[in-house]
Amino acid sequence: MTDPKRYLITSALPYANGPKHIGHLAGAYLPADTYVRYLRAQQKDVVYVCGSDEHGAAITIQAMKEKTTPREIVDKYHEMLKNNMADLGISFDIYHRTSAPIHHETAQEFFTVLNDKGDLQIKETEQYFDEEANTFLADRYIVGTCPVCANPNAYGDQCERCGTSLSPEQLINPHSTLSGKPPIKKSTTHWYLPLDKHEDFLRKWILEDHKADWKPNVLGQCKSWLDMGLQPRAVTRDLDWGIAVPVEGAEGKVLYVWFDAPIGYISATKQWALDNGKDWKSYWYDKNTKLVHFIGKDNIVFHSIIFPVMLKLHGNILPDNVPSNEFMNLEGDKMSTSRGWSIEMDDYINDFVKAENGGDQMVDALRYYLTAIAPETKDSEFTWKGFQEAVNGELVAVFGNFVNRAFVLMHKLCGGKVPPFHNDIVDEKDRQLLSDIGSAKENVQQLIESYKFRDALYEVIDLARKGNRYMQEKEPWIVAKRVDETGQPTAEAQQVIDNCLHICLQLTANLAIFINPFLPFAAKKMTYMMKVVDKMLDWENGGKTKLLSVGYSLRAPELLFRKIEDAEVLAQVEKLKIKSKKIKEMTTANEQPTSEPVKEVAIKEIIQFDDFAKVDLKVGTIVSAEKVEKADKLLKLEVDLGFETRTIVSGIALHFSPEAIVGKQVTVVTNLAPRKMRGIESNGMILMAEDADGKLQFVNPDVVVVNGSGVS
Ligand code: B3M
Ligand code: ZN
Repeated sequence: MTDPKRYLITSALPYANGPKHIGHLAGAYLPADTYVRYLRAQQKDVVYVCGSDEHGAAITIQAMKEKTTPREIVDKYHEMLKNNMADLGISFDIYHRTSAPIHHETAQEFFTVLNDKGDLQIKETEQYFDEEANTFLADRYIVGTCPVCANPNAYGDQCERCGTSLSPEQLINPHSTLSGKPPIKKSTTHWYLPLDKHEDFLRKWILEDHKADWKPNVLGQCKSWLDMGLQPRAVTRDLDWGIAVPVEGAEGKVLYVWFDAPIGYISATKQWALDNGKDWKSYWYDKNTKLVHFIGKDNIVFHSIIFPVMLKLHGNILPDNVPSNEFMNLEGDKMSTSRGWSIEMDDYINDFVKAENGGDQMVDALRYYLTAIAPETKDSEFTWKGFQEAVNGELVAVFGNFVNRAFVLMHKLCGGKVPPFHNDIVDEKDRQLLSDIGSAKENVQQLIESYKFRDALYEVIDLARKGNRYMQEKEPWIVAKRVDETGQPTAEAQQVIDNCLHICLQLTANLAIFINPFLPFAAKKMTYMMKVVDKMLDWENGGKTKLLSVGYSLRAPELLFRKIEDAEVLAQVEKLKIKSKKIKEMTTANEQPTSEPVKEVAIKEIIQFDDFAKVDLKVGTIVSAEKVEKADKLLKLEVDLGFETRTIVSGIALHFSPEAIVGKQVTVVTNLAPRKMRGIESNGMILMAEDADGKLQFVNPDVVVVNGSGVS
C-alpha cells in the first residue's frame, strides 16, 4: 500500500504464562518497534499495539504447575512482560491484556456478529473427557507414551522430547493429567469457522494480490496450508478459563484462545483511543489504514489465514502484510524456556541493563546484535561469542569509535565548536562522503519499508565505517602538525582540518537519525552531545549536510557503547549450561514438571507376567539409516531381525548421525502395531535409555548375538 493515511502496527500477544526469551524479542517485537520508530520519525499517524494473551491452556497449565490460579499467573506475568518490554525500549502505544473487560466485550461482540450472520457452523463431536474431574480435556491435558521415542510423558499435541506433533489418539496409555485416569470420549457441541468456504478468497488474496510483497517464508507456509485443503476450525472450547461463549445454552464453554487473542489487537486499539481521545474505528474500518502484524513463524497460519477470514466476515480491513521471522537458535540448540536453554528478557535485563556497568547502552547492544542476526529469511543463531564480536567489533570499534573521534578531534583541533566549511578546497573524498550520506538514507529507507531490518542496519554501520576510513585518509591530527611560528596549524592546514571535521560532525548527526529506529538510546545520547532537540532526529533531516550550524559549541563525547569482556561471555555460557542442567535434573527426577499425577507415570502400575509376555522383544542389527525429510528428530532405519528386515522410524536423529549407527545391534519391540510417521510406516520400536547428560543410548546385549534372538 503506497502512502496510507495511517498505520496500525501489532506484535503478537505473548502468553502471560512465564518469562519470554530474546528469540521472541527478535521475532515479533524488535522489528516492529524499529518499524514504528521509523514511521514516527516520519511524523506518520501510527499506533503500535500489543498486550498479554491471558487465556487458553497455556495459562491454566502454568497455574497447575505453580499450584495457583490462572488469575494469579496472568497478573504476575503480565506485569513482568510489560516491564521487560519497556526496559528493552519496545515503544508500544499501549500494552493491553486480554483479561480486560473491554476485550471480553469486544471478542463476544465479534463472535455474535459472525454467529448471527450464519458464518459459523455448529457441530456435535466426541471429545476427550475426564470422568473423575468431570471436565473435557484439552490435548495438552492428556499425556501418554510417545509412539516415536517412547517418552512416557508426551503430550496429546506434541512430544517435547522428540518434537513430533501428535494427536491424543496416537499416545500409548493415554491418561488425564488431572486425575491420572484414562480419558473417555464424550459428545459435545462446538462452533466452527468454516475455513474451507473461504479458500478461493484466500488463494487470490494471498497468493496473487500479495505474491510480490509478502515474505517468501510466509507465502510458502500459506501455500502449503491452502494446498492441503482447509478444514472447519472449532472456535469454542469446553474450559472454565476464558471468554464465555455469548450464546444461551453454551454455559461452560469459552471462545478458543486463538479466536479471542487476535481480537485483542482491536480491543487494545479501543482502549488506546479511549485513553487518548481518538477514534479507534478508522484504524479497523478505513481502507486507507495500513495494518501490519509482526509475528514469529509459529503464528503464521493464524495471522494470514484464520484471522483475515474473521476480519473479512466481520467487515474489518485486512492486514497489508504479515512479516514473520524464522527462529533464532542459541549456542547450537533450539531456544526453549521449558528446557532452560534460553536467555530470558528478564535475565538479560538483570544481568546487563540493571547491572553496575550496564544501563541503556546494554539495551542497545542487545538490540544491535539481535537485529544484525535477525532470522529474517532462515533460522539464525545467537552465541555469546557472536554477541561480543558484534558489539566490540562493530558497535564499539566502528560506530562508537567514529563518533568519539569526531568529537574528540573537534574539541582538540576546532575549539569545541562546529568548524566552518571552506567550499573552495573541497576535494573528491569530501564529495564522495557527502554523497554517501544521501544514498545511505535512500537505502535504509527502502530496506526498512520492505522489512529488511538486518540489511538496513548494515547500511548504517557501513556509513560509519566510511566515516572512519575518511578520517583515516584525511588524518587531521597529522595535518595539525603543519604549524606556523606560533606553534598553531597554518591557516591552510586549519582549513583542511575544518572541512574534515565539519563533514564528520554532519555525518554524526546523520548517523544519529539513521540509528534512531534501531538503537534509540544511542541516538538520544548523541542528540545530547550535539546539544540539539529530539526533533533533529526527524527522518526528513536525514541526508542533509547542514544539520549542525557552524560555530555551535558541542558537548564532550560520551561513551555510547562499552566492550563486552571475555569473562562476561564465559559467565553467560556457564550460566546457560547450569540452568539447563538443573531443569533437566528436575524434569527427570519428577518426570514431568507440569503436573501432579506424573509420579504415577514414573512408576507404572504392576502388571502380570502374562501382560509382559505379550511384548515381543528381539535383537536386530541396523543395516541402514537415513534422515526423514522435514523432520529434524526422525531417522528411518532398516533393522535386520534375522527372519526379516523391518522399517522402523525412530526419534533419535538429534542423538546419532545415520552413519554412526549402521551395524549397531539394538533391542526392538517387534509386535507393536504399525504407525505412520511422516508418511512412512514404522513397524516396531527401538529401546533406548537416557544417560545422565540426557543423551540416548541403545539398550543392547553386551556381546553380539544372532539377529532375531529373543529378549526376556
Ligand atoms: N499468544 C501464541 C504465541 O505466543 C500467541 C500469540 C497470539 S497473537 C494474537 O506464540
Ligand atoms: Zn517422542
